Amino acid sequence: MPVHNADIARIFEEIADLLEIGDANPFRVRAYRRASRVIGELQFDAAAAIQRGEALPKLPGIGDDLSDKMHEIAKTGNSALLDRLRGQLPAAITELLAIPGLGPKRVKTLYHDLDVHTLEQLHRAARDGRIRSLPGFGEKTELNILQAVEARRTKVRRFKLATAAQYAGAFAEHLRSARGVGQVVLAGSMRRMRDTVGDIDILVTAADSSDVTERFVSYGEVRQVLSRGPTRASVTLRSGLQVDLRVVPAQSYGAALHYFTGSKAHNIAIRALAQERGLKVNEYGVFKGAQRVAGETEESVYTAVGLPFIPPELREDRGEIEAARAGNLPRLIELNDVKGDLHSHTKWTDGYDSVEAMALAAKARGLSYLAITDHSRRLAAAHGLDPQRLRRQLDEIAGTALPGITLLKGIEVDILEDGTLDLPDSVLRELDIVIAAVHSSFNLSRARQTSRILRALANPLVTMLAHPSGRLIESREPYDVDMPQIVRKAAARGRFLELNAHPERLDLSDTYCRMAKDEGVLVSVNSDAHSVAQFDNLQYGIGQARRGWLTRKDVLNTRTCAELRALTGLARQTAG
Ligand code: DGT
Ligand code: CA
Ligand code: CA
Repeated sequence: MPVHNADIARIFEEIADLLEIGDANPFRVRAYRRASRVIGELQFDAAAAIQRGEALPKLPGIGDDLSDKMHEIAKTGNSALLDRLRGQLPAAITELLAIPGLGPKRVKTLYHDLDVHTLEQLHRAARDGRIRSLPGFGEKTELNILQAVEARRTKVRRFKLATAAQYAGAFAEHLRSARGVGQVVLAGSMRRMRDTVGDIDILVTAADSSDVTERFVSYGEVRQVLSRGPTRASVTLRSGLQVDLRVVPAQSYGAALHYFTGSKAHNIAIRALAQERGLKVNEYGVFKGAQRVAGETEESVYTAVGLPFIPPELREDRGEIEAARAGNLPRLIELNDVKGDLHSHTKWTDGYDSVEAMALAAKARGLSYLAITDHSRRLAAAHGLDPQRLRRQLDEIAGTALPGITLLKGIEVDILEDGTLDLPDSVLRELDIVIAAVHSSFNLSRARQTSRILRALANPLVTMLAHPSGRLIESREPYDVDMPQIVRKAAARGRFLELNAHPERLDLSDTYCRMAKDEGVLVSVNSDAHSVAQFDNLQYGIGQARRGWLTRKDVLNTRTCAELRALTGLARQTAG
């Protein structure tokens, strides 16, 4: 990868910004800024000269130390100092710097005085009018910031998978009744079960005479037709979602489905494999010269390049092609493998249905056990349980004997700011399942947030950590926490991590699921159902678990109830 003067300048500029935010010596800050400008304005290609081993002329303001850093960047494209500085500040600080009107001085003030680490926090502070009174700001600046943040948010707007799935399902149904239509399938990131989707991709097989594009652009929810042609069209819906349609002949179905499922990175890697074999892959088929050799099914596309079928959830070019080649693809978990659910709420706190109704609904889904885990007292807004109310609830659970479903006694207990729990051990000891959760103090420093959670996990009565990152998709950033350390601690102490399947959460992320698996931590895919309908959440949780390469044996609640009791009981005996 060629390094340009502009790249070196940009890195020095960012170093200066981060040093300034971190309160470094102003002379040092200025030195990097000046060097950035000097290098950006050079009339010759400094990095190329360095790579050729030439000595550089003496540059104004660039002493030995800065010169060494230039060489490092020219040779590696990176700077160890920049990496270190980035590690010392919240990850999202760089995003704040990218907001028009926010330089390092202002970011520094926002960070130190208002504890603003993320765009979300910046948005809230601007909206609540907390910025105008800061030194160097004012009402006008606050308004500018608010507009800039909002512009940015709408530009990169993505939709929650479950939300988009609703629109997509209805739209696909509408297309099925078009003339001459064969298959109607959802492709793109939605088929890969990404937690959010940028747009919806619909693939249709149809005869030339079909009126499917006609039907597509005249759908009642269409707000704007972006483009239309005989084999493709794009629209935006009233919801703001963009939908792309592609129409192909039936014999291209597999190749087109493969192409439009993506990801782009996966497709590029597959095309490279095909090239090695003298083949060409596109959305119409796999070709040897002018001859079509495959493409009717996705399997035939993979077979042509010498691979077994790769499930869509794995198609991110994160090692799935190598695994497929070596015959090491994981056998991914399926919804049917789930035997029980370890996180649910009832009318006792913020749920909508009774203990009995939830139990019957879980049973109707084919589950054989359900943990009732209402909130603890600290969550007053949810009418959290104190020890007395919890005991009454436990009596109700004990009295709800239903054939075919075992109810487990549980709690979703708040982790307080210092890492202690919201209910005493004497109470927690009476329970089968203790889910510990962060619901407050989201803005602690990374170090404090991490030690807070580690302390909770050290309590031997805690079964698992709920929604480990705390994010709410598109509305609250994850808190700043050292997740790898939490995963390792869970492994060391025999604790479990939740993959909360609520569509707003989907938390653990796919990459941390994979890390949990690699570290030997079992993941519990829980619905967090607040009503009988929300056991539906499980399908999205399973989608994300599959994206995290999880198999049946990597997931705690694929165990039978007896196996589960043994595993969780064992975890409790592990000394804190
Ligand atoms: P999204 O919509 O941002 O959530 O992500 P995708 O993966 O659905 O992306 P999208 O809608 O832009 O395109 C759908 C698929 O089409 C994508 O996953 C792979 C394929 N595709 C799109 N553009 C290209 C391209 O330039 N090259 C290749 N090889 N494939 C592409
Ligand atoms: Ca898409
Ligand atoms: Ca698209």
